[in-house]
Amino acid sequence: MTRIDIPQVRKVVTAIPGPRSQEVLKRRADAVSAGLGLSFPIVVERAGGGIIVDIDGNSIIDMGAGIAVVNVGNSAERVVNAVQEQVEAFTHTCFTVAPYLSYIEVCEALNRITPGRHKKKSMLANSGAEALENAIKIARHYTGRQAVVVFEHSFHGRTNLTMGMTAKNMPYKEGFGPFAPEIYRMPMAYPLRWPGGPKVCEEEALEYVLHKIEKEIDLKNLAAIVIEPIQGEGGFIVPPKGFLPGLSAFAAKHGIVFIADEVQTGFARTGHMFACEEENVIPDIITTAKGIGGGLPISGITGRAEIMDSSHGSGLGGTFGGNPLACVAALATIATIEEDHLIERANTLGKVISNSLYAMKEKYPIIAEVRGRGAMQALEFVIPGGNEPHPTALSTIVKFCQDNGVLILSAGTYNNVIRLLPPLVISEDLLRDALDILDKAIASV
Ligand code: PLZ
Repeated sequence: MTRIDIPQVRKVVTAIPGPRSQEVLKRRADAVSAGLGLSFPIVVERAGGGIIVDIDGNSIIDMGAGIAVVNVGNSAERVVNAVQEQVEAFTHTCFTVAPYLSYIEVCEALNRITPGRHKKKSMLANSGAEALENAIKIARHYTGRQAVVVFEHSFHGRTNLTMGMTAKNMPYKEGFGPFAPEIYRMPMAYPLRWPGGPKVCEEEALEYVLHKIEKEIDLKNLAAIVIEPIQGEGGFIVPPKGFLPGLSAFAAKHGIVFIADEVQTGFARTGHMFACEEENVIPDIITTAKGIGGGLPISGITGRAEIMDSSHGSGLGGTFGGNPLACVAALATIATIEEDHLIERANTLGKVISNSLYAMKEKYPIIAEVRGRGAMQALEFVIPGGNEPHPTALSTIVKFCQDNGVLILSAGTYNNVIRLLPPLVISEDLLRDALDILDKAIASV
């Protein structure tokens, strides 16, 4: 919990945005690049637990956690204490200039908590995209190969390389090219939308993808296969059982580095510390960000020691990577997850969420599928009677939730997915209240 007391109840006292937020949002429009999106039009004053309080005095239920970042809640007590202590000691020396203990401890923690008991090493960076950039650098250096396999519906970031790795053109790529070469996109095992449906997907997808990789790239050219174990921005797409283990075994057999992008799925979100654990997949490299820092910007690249050690000294780095404030926040976050049993908590919340979402699916034919795991679940909306995406339903639902003080995020290649990513410290009452509003929102369509 936060040190300041924020009542854990939804309270809407103005239209959203309220008058004070509207004033500040005018300044935002005047001062801030129009290229930046705006999902929920309020101006935040403070936040903690499952509540965001805006400057108009509205208490909003947070079903997004800053896009799966504040899994331990906003301004979580251990995080605040650690950062306050650190900020007074020193703020920055650059780890590759003059090192400090907390960076090393974060690497030790990552090596310990990521899947697999083999010898691992880590490095730290600032964002998810930067973690992916470094993972690809390392995999290419280690293998001496260039090609990288990514998947349909993937999201890996907004830098040049990671834009190229990301699937969706609008809004992420349109007009921002040219993109880096040697990125090969494979079909995603997306059960709902696989030709022939989920059963065919389970039977065919892996073999189909492996065949395409062999024929279109050739194994001797392939450095890495990169996949989100549950795709985040793509709409919480969960591949069928066997797909991830199959890819990982194929990679191991052919000296390809298997990279799990756990930027969105990591840190207790899915009811495991990492989503790969569901099928006992052990990635060669795992990229982490978002949930690791309790809200401070930090990311990690963790992998087999021989891979992580393969590049020459000073080949990897960056001014801010593993900043001391972010490192102590990460240590406090990991301690909070472990000591407060947030993995079990994600499963408990997950049951509340799936009970409620499956009940909605019974009632509303626009819901094609409930999917995800733990505190990472989604609804995909279609025009009833078929599989045609229903994006207008989504905008109506998001607006209804907004008007009623519930922050809910959308996702999906077809803009037709609602995704739930509450902080893992949200109370069950608050969660049920948000799900109740979501139910009413869908009924309103
Ligand atoms: N990999 C799996 O989900 C970030 C993007 C928000 P950064 N997803 C949220 C937006 O609109 O840009 C993400 C992800 C996965 C990588 C990233 C990139 O992480 O920290 O945003 O760079």
